[in-house]
Parts: sequence; C-alpha cells; structure tokens
Amino acid sequence: MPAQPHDNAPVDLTLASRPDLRHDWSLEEIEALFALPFNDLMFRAQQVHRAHFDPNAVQVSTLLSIKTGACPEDCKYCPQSGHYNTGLGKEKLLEIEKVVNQAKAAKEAGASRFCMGAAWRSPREKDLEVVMEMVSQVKALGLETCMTLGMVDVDQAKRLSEAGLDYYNHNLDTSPGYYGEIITTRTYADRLETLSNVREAGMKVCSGGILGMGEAPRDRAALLQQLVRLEPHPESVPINMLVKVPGTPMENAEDLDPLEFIRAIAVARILMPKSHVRLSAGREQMDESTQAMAFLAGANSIFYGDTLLTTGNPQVERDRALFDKLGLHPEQRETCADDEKTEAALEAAMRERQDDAMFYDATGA
Ligand code: SAM
Ligand code: DTB
Ligand code: SF4
Repeated sequence: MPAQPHDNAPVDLTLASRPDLRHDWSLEEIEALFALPFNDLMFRAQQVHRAHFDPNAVQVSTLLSIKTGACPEDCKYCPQSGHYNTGLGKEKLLEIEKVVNQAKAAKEAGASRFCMGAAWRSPREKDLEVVMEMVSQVKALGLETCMTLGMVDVDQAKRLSEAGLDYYNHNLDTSPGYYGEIITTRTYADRLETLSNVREAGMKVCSGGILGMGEAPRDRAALLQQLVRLEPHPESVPINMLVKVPGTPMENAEDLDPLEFIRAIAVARILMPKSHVRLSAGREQMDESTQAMAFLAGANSIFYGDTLLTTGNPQVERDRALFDKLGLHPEQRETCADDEKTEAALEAAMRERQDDAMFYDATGA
C-alpha cells in the first residue's frame, strides 16, 4: 500500500504539479477537494473530464435482475435482503432465453452494456454454469456484459471471464469506518478480496458506493479514497443515491443535499480521470437540473431502462428527452480492433477543442 501523506501536510490543489493517475490521495487532500467553492470544483472536474472524454457522450447500460429477493446478506439499504420485509418474494434464477430476450430489447433501445444482477451472497456451482451460458449468449448479441453476483473467488472469476464477462460489479458501498453500521454479514476486506479476484481474472472492475445513508461527509471522502487506492482504478464507478425502500432499515434516512451528491461526483471525476463515473440509482427521484449538474460534474454513464433491479428508473422516453435537451448522445461501444482508431479520433477532437475553445484559454490553471 502506498505511504499516506501526513494528515497535516500542505494540500496541493493545483492540477499541474501532479501526475494524472494517482492512487495515494490522502483523506485530507480529498476533503480539500470537497471543500472547494462549488464553481471551482465543477470547473476542475470539467477540465479533467474534457481531457479524457467526449464531454457530451454518456455510456448507457441496462440492468436486469436475474435472481431477485431472499438474499442472506443484511445490507440495510437493500430491498432484496431476506432480513427485511419489503414485499419482494423469492424468485428463481431466470431462464437463459428470457435473459437473452431482455438483452436484445435493451440493445434495440440503445444500450451498449447489459448488466445482470443476482441477490446472492456468492454464486453456487450449479448457478455459475447457468450464468456463464447467459454471459456467452448476451455477448454474442454484440453487447458488453456485466454481472454482479456477490462475492467470487479467483476460480469463479476466471470462469466468468472465460465465458466472456467484460465487467464485474461489486461495490464498496461506503467508508471502512461506516461500513459496520450498514452490513454485518460480510466484511470490507471480503469486498476488497472479490475486487482483487476480478482483477486477477482479467476482467474490468465496476465498483462504487451509495450516498445518503446517513454517512458523514468524511465517509464520502473515505469511500472515494478506497476506490482510488485500487490499482488500476476501477474502469467504472457507480455512484448511487440511496433509494429509500419501505421495509428496509434505511426507509427513513435523512435526504442528502443534492449539491453534496454532485460534489461527490465531481471529486470522483478528479480522482479517477479515466474511469466512467456512473450516475447510478436514484435518478428517478432526481430533478433534471440535478442530473444535468451530475453530467457537468463528470458523470458519463447511466442505467437506462424503466427499472433498476427492483426499483424504478426514469422512463426511457424521459431519458431520451433529457439527452435531447442537454445535447448528450450515447457513447458508442468501442471494439478492440477499433480501440486505437477511436482513441486517435478522440485525441484529435480534444486537440481541436483545446486549440479553439475559450474554455481552455481562460483557465490559466
Ligand atoms: N448481491 C450482489 C452484491 O451485493 O454484491 C449484487 C446485487 S446488489 C443489489 C448491487 C448494488 O446495488 C449494491 O452493492 C448497492 O450498492 C446497490 N443498491 C442496492 N440497493 C440499493 C438502494 N436501495 N439504493 C441504492 N443502491 C442500492
Ligand atoms: C450499482 O451500483 N447500482 C445498481 C447496480 N450496481 C447493480 C443497482 C441499484 C439497485 C437499486 C435498488 C434496486 O433496484 O433494487
Ligand atoms: Fe444481497 Fe446484494 Fe442486496 Fe446485499 S446488496 S442484500 S448482497 S442483493
């Protein structure tokens, strides 16, 4: 683990003197980013975003719950935990054909990645065989594949990878310090272990957390610090706003100020410049201005489709209208063969923008 700068070390808030991809951000440095005047923070996040991405492209993923409810874990936010009564029944693993049909529909609606979630502590052997088949059939449609199945060991991760799984989602959820208030049936170390197994198997990592669970501002900074310590950074960083589901212990959690949520997205963008930051659960409860600010802060991925796993998401028509209003477009999926071409095209576009945009002339940063 890289050495942590002393908590009282002076904080360098300039971009110029530091390399882009760091893993050794101290909590104090991260908190100093959170504490910037809002406009300065947003400007910094935009600068970082524009240096690495097309600022008007948003990656679009669709989610499907392939096994819903009766989960043995006790995550206090989760409607699928068997520990709470949220009115969800126990469902069996969906049939492969149904999953593939949903994936086809998602592709037709414009998604480039299909994410499948199961309410498991970890997959059992007989389930793994089935989900591997799902992965290969969804992949054959030309979609990127992602799964979130709970904890996986290295062997399971390798088999999923060999079946064609591109991404594995496993969230850290919150800071190490606050974690014990939210989940008692698996540890933070268990989560880090799964993420390391996913990496070892050669898959891309999707890992983030949930905000608005009653955590302190320092917990939000500490969550991002844990994510930024992962080497390499997770390719995908979902930032969820808690969806307060009746029956869960979090149903009456105090609302998080949307501006604090936006700050967290901006800080995530600055800390992990090349990662896709996903404006994840909670969009249905957010107004358009908050979502627009999240994109301005550097979020460049969403879940698209009328449901998340068990809760609602904005209707597809509403998202299409929002994209139109904001001049956003879905990010095209990059195929391996096209990677270099796409990168070159993106770099050329960035250079052009740098040459002629007042935005850059004005910075002096
Ligand atoms: N069981 C697997 C696991 O936990 O690894 C996968 C499914 S689980 C539902 C995936 C993620 O959804 C959780 O880690 C959590 O971050 C997020 N999530 C679950 N319930 C949520 C809620 N009510 N609001 C926001 N995010 C939620
Ligand atoms: C993630 O970070 N958010 C998604 C996905 N990864 C699997 C799940 C959100 C779930 C919200 C509650 C529900 O719909 O059940
Ligand atoms: Fe189970 Fe995942 Fe929900 Fe936790 S978040 S209760 S592990 S489905």
